[in-house]
Amino acid sequence: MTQAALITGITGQDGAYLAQLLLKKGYAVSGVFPRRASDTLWRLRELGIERDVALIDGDVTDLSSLLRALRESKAGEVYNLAAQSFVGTAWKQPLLTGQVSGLGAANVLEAVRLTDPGIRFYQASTSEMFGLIQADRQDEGTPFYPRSPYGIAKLYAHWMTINYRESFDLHASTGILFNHESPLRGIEFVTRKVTDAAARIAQGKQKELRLGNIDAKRDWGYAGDYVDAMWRMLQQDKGDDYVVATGRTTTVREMCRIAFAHVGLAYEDHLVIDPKFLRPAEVDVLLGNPAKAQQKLGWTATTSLEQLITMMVDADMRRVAAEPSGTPAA
Ligand code: NAP
Ligand code: F7E
Repeated sequence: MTQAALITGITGQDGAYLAQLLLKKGYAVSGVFPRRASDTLWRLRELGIERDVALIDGDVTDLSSLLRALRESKAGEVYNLAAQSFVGTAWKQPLLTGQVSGLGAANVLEAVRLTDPGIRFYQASTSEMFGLIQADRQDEGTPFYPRSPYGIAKLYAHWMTINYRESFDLHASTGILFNHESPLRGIEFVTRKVTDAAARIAQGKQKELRLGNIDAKRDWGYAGDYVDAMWRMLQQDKGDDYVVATGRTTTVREMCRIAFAHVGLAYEDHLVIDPKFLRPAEVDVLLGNPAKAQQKLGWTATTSLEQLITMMVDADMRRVAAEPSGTPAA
């Protein structure tokens, strides 16, 4: 029998790659599709899978729509990827961030419990929960210290998932994923902002790149690798919690150097530090220890930061070259 999966956040970076992976494995893939006035299907279109997934009107803040989506999709696996996921916005819309990224997960868990407690559940937890780090390398046992309304909302969702596993014996897993990027990354996140700027500057369509804290360090991996870890978690006998990371950390500054060097430019010639992009509280450094995911899931990151950033710059070079002349910078 065909396996069926339901993805919340299917139009996001991870949702699109996960849908592609599940389709390749033969799943019937449905997605909870929130109403938006403008087009949000560009990622599914870029992957050529827009017509292969079933989009079901719904929103993670609306429990009744989730119950309907579960009924219509007949999903045996649910991946909760929906979130207000941009940390910079979390201080400007803290309550919405809590409702979507925190309570949204509780709604999905309730929908699963009420529909069929046998449904397997994945929660998109995050390294942002470590925030002000309490250990040099963060693993599943490292205490949390979130530094943004986003991290706090995600921590609520994380503990709700564990609580539902312990209370109702749900097959519920959390993936504590460190930053992962791709050509499908939203333009507001720093890697894509940099690769897009490198492409525009190389093609004479932009002059400078304005950034905030370039000394911040992140453990960056490739989203295409990370969605595979999500799927592996739901194939285990029991639900559990896993750190998914590369085990290498790099400054925003060095990431800029890699991106600009790929198109023959020096980032220093174009970079302007703009306090507008500093955050009220910063996460200075993140570095994950993915040993458990390696041992238990047989998962390992296969893409280096250099490969990832050059892949992103190449994609942005193609996109910028294909734009009609006169298109303004993002
Ligand atoms: P993303 O590109 O921002 O995608 C978020 C998705 O959530 C979009 O499809 C968005 O739809 C949807 N969404 C927002 N509000 C919703 C609502 N009220 N109801 C239903 N859907 C809603 O994020 P991502 O990078 O793919 O990340 C996927 C998940 O992993 C997120 O939960 C994120 O917080 C988490 N995570 C990401 C990373 C990372 O580095 N990428 C690391 C750790 C954890 P619209 O576009 O229509 O708003
Ligand atoms: O920032 C610094 C910024 O916005 C990375 C989300 O997917 O990963 C992501 O959150 C670093 C920060 O990602 C700019 O201050 C400097 O230190 O790309 P980002 P993030 O905040 O780490 C986690 C794991 C998630 O779960 C989130 O959903 O870069 N930085 N200058 C800047 N960042 C941005 N965006 N823009 C700048 O101009």
